[in-house]
Amino acid sequence: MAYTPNPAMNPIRVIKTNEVIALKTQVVVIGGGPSGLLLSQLLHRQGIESVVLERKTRDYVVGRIRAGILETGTVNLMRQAGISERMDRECLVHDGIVISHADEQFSINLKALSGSNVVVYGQTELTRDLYDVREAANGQLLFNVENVQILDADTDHPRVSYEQNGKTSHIDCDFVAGCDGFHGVSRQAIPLNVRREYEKIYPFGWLGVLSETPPVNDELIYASSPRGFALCSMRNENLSRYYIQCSLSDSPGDWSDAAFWQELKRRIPTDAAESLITGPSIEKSIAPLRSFITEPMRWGRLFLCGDAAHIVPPTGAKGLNTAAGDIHYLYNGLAQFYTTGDTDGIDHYSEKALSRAWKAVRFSWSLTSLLHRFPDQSEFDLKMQIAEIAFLKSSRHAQSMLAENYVGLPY
Ligand code: RFL
Ligand code: PHB
Repeated sequence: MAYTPNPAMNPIRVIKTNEVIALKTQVVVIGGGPSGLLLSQLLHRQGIESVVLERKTRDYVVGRIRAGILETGTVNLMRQAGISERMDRECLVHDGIVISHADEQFSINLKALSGSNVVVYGQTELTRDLYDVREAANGQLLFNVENVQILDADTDHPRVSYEQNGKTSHIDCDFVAGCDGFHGVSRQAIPLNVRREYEKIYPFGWLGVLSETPPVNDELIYASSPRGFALCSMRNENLSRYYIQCSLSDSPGDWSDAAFWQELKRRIPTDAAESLITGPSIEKSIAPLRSFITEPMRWGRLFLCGDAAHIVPPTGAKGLNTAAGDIHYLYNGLAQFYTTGDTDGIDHYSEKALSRAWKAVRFSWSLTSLLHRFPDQSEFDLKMQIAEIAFLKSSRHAQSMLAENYVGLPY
């Protein structure tokens, strides 16, 4: 495919009428979540201009409590983007995780088994760092935009229209990056006869609580119990994040703090339950669990990234990390194109991103299947889970496989 680079280095504002404004940039990024911001910052460092369109406010995006675990590849990408100073100072390095079943527990030494580790650094902090650096560089970030539409993505002259404060604007660009999450518009812009979607909905959710209490354990505890799954995680030495598997019909208001702590204690090993320090929740929310992936991740000059293209259940801590993998491939493809005119990187974007994303989907599905109770689970299914956990406990090979996936597959 032949491309003509757009020479515009800064968005040019042209007032066409009283109502319609036309702008020009190189890459329009739809969605100001971690995927969109990271891409925009990496492009900026290469001298490639972008405009980020975000439906919500900055405070809303930063306030969402989501990911906690970052792979080394994600951390390195943040370093490459020049925004790792606070993360390097404040993150907690984790060399292992604990798996428990009923009252038995064992550790998986990620570092010894894979040579790598993960870090705890909340998505809230990472997103705040990204906004700070984009704003310091006078990045074009537009909030509260509505009715975003991608036009002519299958031509050499894509455009994006949107409304803000009652005014309709168009941006002419070279490329569109659809970083607008699962409920965004970008994926829908790919015609149905081109798009193929794969989905699995799990029959449960995760009820999450954030509390200003010290974490119950140095390492994360992934607990399988007869009452369902539980996870003990953290953000820092005085901020803990806990989850319990819950029914899809539950709402956060159904769970008092006392009921949550009581249920958590019943699902984690006794020594952890006895040492757990509880306190008032400062956030409580329920996330349904789903695996989803759409193919292809590129249509003409539109590229899907992150949750816009794939969703994984949080059990493997892979959502944001897989999004970061997409951004790595797309950023390198665009940088190659703008510096040399070579389209190889962008032409292979979908193939490379999908190959890595499918492996994250597989890993998250397998860990979810291993550790949760399913409503229709037979006695046989239960025995299979127990045998698989016992095998994981006793087999270094099985632990290596888990560790290799958990710390993140190479790009
Ligand atoms: P996001 O974060 O959903 O951001 C998309 C942005 O696009 C905006 N938007 C639009 N803007 C303009 N026009 C439109 N029409 C728009 N539609 C939407 C939205 O307002 C939003 O700001 O997607 P992104 O950037 O791809 O980032 C993905 C991550 O947020 C997600 O994968 C992770 O949070 C998943 N996740 C985890 N990932 C990890 O790698 N490690 C973890 O430990 C981890 N833990 C988790 C998680 C997700 C969880 N939940 C709540 C599902 C734990 C939980 C509980
Ligand atoms: C979190 O801390 O929010 C977290 C950690 C590990 C996971 C999922 C979520 O697998």
